[in-house]
Amino acid sequence: MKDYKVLGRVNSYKDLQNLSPEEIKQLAEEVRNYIIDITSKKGGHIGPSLGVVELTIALLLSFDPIKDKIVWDIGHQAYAYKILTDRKERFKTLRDYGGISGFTKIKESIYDHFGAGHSSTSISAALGMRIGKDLKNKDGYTVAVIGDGAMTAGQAFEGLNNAGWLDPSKFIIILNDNQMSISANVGAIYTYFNRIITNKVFQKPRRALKVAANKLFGKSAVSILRKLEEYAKGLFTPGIIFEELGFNYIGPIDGHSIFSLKETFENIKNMQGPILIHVITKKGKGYKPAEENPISYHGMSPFDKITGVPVKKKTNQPTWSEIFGNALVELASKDEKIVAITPAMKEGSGLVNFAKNFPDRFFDVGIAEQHAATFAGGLAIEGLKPVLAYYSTFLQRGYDQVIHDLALQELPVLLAIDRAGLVGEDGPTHHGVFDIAFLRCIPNIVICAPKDAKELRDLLFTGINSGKLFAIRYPRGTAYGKSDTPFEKIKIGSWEILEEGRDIAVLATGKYVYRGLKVREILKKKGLNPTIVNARFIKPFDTEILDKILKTHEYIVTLEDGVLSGGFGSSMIEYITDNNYKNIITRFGIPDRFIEHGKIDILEEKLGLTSEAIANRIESFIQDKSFKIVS
Ligand SMILES: Cc1ncc(C[n+]2csc(CCOP(=O)(O)OP(=O)(O)O)c2C)c(N)n1
Repeated sequence: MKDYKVLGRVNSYKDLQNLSPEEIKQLAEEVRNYIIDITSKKGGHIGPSLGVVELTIALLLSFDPIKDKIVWDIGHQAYAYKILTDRKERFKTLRDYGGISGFTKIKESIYDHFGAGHSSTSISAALGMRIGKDLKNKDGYTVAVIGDGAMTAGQAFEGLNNAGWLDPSKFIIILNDNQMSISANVGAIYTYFNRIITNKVFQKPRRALKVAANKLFGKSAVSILRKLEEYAKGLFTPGIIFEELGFNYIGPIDGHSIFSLKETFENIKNMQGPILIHVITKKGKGYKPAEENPISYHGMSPFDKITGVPVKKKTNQPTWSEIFGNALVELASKDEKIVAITPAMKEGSGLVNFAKNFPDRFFDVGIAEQHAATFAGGLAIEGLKPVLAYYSTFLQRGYDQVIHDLALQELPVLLAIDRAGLVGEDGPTHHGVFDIAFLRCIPNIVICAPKDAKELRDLLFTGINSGKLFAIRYPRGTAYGKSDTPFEKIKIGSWEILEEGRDIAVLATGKYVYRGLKVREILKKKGLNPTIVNARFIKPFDTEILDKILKTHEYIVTLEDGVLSGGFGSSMIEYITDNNYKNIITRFGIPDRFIEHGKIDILEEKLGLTSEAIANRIESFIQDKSFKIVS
């Protein structure tokens, strides 16, 4: 901390009160430099966090983060908050296994009042805290800090609706408006916020119009104009929507001016009823590469601090997302019915080229996973072929819509489920480990997982033209194999036997198919010869191959990058039991607990999911004939 003259002296948020205005400004610079320094080594949400440095300091100057409850939406922008509450030193371990989380987390600190990672929960959580305090006659403010992106989600509006009705005092929402979601923000709400911010632009022509009217038609024309203007005011008064919902709207105000923010916070403390303060910030503020490229710097891998260039060179092998996105462009160029939908994840889901090539057939619906599913259903009703790209973890938000709107009505929508399995440093809120288990129980759905690039292309081709609700899950990172292969249909429900052996059969899904092949190599050196099956369809599965395997192999091993409770392995146990087979089965996957953050390699090692660990367990299982689950 020796380079940090002011930050080095700040050991608690209480120390901020003793700093001079000059030192406060210096502190903001130093916190910013510290965030840049650590994220350049660890990666993380640098842009969002740099944007709220001043806001964080102003909040900590005006509120007591123990008595008053500050709730950060998503929590990805809370780095300055972490540094200035109790985690200055620990911040050096950001996103490391065992280190500081990239999001707010109750277990991490007494200052994190609500954990997050998924968006748009802050208003509901803070409102619950506010009402809870009231019921228990406890003092203190509750403050929800929510971005303009997060404000596009239904849950944010559910919270606003309820808050406007309950009408609590000492309940403050800070709308942190940087006009960006991960991509540029979208939607009518965004347009509305934009209109508030650019209201000055509206003022100019209005003034010019008055002068012109006076010159041309005299004073009476000006008075008519004024009446019209009063009528128009209803449309253009900043924040009228929030006012109508029962909030005191204050803003828009400069989110980088610590002292005007502080003044505003002090001024509103005695106001009655809920308050919404609209704060304008710049994503990536103070770090040129991040200001210039807010989309890439929303979340970065480690980078060179001086140039801003990522340290890790991009390999030639494309990611699963890129393979999906490129294949979709190829298919859509020959089929006008194909449309793509994303709930605010255009870049991450590999849809940038699709959006460029087919702007009329591309829909970024905002952070609206529920709406996205039902909207896709509507498109399917009209005969289109909707491809709905979700991250596995965010699909959780659209679960009822998948059941009620898509599966029940047998609507042909393709669910492209990216980031399935462990995702690494983003941790438990983002691991995509539940989808097999929660989709498998839904009737009328096909679920599959490709082993490599070609299979992803072929499954996409098969699924889009299947007339079914068809889910393809694939992981984060680069895919195996060639990605310029011609499209071929795959029989729905079919598996493939990749290696024929004896006694032991390894049934692997998705990314773990190649791991299964590695496991076989290791076991062969130990004198064992397992059969390896690519269980690419999780539902329906290949009963023909499965029956054959069960009749010819005593030991069955399942490999999946999803939860063991109710997952693919569970479906095999069900089949074995329901059909009176007597095989001995063991399952490899994610045990029944939330998996922490950290590099995927480390997590897999801890969970006994490396090829070596799997091979060793299979070997000892054969020796003592008892399968155990690592937890
Ligand atoms: C339910 C859900 N869907 C998608 C995401 C992915 N996501 C993380 S941050 C973000 C954009 C948030 O924008 P905003 O609230 O304006 O915050 P900013 O990053 O601009 O500060 C998105 C879409 C998420 N965290 N949660």
